[in-house]
Amino acid sequence: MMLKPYQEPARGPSSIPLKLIFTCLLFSCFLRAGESPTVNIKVDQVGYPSKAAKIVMVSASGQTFEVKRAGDQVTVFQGKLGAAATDANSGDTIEAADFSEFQQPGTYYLEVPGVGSSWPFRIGPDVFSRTYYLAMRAFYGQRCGTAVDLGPEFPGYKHPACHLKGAFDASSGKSGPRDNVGGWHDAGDYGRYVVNSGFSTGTLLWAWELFGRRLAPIKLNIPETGNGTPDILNEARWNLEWMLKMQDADGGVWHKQTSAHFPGFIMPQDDDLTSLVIGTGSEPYKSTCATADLAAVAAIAARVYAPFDKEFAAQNQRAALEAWHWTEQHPNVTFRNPPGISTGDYGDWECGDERLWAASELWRTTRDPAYNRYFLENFSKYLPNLRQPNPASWSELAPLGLWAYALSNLPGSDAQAVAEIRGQALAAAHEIVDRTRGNPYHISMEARDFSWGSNGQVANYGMQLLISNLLSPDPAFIETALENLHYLLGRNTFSLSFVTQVGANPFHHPHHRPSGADNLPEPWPGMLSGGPNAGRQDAVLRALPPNLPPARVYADEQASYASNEICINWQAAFVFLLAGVMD
Ligand code: 9MR
Ligand code: 9MR
Ligand code: ZN
Repeated sequence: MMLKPYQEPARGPSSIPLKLIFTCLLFSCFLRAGESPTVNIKVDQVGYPSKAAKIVMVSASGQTFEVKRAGDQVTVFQGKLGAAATDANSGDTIEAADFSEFQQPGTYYLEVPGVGSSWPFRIGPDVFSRTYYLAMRAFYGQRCGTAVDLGPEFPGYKHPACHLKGAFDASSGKSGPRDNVGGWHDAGDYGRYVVNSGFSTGTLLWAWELFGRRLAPIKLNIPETGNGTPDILNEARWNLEWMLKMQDADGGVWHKQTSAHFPGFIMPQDDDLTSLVIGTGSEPYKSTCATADLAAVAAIAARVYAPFDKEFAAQNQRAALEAWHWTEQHPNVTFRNPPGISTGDYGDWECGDERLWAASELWRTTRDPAYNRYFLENFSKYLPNLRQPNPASWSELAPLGLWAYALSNLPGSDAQAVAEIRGQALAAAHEIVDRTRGNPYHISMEARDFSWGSNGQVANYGMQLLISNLLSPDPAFIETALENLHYLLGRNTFSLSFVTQVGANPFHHPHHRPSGADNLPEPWPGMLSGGPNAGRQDAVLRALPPNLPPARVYADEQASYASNEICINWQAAFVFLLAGVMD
């Protein structure tokens, strides 16, 4: 991008806030001295694909708007704001500025007379490719047991190998030291949890299976780049290898590997608490949800890695079969933290949805009719989960199982079942489209969706719409997925990009230990915040005014783990959404 020389304002350069200079460097300084963008104009700070709908939300009353070119402030489009509508989730009264017909690539901002100017955004054919790159590379930044370095692009964002000390906790049924290299740090904490890894890794592998042609050439500049395997698969494999190590000889999978309690806000290499392989505390020690999640992910891996590494694919297939077999003997061993352990528990009371997903993926991979039979005997009670109550998540895997069955539609699959799943999936997608059209912010969220990880719900609605589009192509599904993405990238009540170092007004204080401990001014790049959470499970949120509408229960503060933590499951859904809307 061409940079326009910075015009020195009257008050002298020493008083210019650092952030403004930074913004100017990134986006060519389009503002007159003294004027700064207003939060009352909410744009996707990354941008809008040339041919897509382009809508900006204005939460102050105006009449008209102008789209201006950032470089020279020339007006390129003028229009009238739409009728005011009140958004119950945020309490905002919104007027929409629609300039969909304007398609000229470039960098622009919006000006609303009497209200102010917006942060800049791009229009172009490939606006999201950089965001995809950063979001995918954030997984590399989460790698455990190895040195990580985001330089030279992001100098200083690095750490030496971490968490090398591993052992079996007594709750695992074993004792002694344990090899501890691999996997991704789950979130702002340094734990590794198989259940959360299941949804996250599975989602990335699905992104590859469904949008691989687009993703294949994208280099992530990770240690494996250039090894002949596409980088999204290289990165997913890092976590998959660790998941495979969590499988015991009997096929069962231990639930998690974390220290006994959360460490302080220190760099990973300074955390010398032992990483414990943690089990249920009594026979059979492993948990069914974790085991079924591994079965599902390893079954996908057996397909996707086959063209690149036959041996690794075969190893995954064996692991998936053994894990499945274990779940047949132990259909619902749930997990709760054993005494003395206080890290996340990813407890889930019902592992039938995980098993449904595993059966579906195993049927796709092996074509063994036994998996088809299991699926057909069990799927119908999960059909309503495609519509109610929430989209897919770490604990809600039924949609993945159902979609996998309908998407693959193999010879031998049951035509009636496929038809029922498709029917229900498309009905759900149409409901979501209608609801989104009626939502003043054009997002698919209902009030109850503003819970822990709500930004993940936004991304997962996007994923649901993109998958529906593959089941039955409909431009409205893709448009609606894109509308949800715009919310995450700045078109929200705070006018905040919920992705670190992306957009001109991103959030700054994730609950993320390396970002908190590294003494660098900006957090690690490309990470999605958990987002507004009316559940208020931390002290920062509890201290906010009592009657806030749900979409406003958010604080850009490190201590707000219930609204501002980063996490691999919502990061994966975000990557899927980006992958699905990129050109
Ligand atoms: O850092 C922890 C985060 O990853 C979890 O999501 C969160 C909820 O389990 O807990 C965080 O750790 C906090 C702990 O629960 C209470 N003391 C403060 C910790 C954060 O510094
Ligand atoms: O995402 C999880 C959320 O659904 C739960 O309500 C919450 C409390 O149990 O835990 C969240 O997961 C956290 C995990 O326990 C520890 N690592 C960070 C995760 C994201 O905050
Ligand atoms: Zn680590």
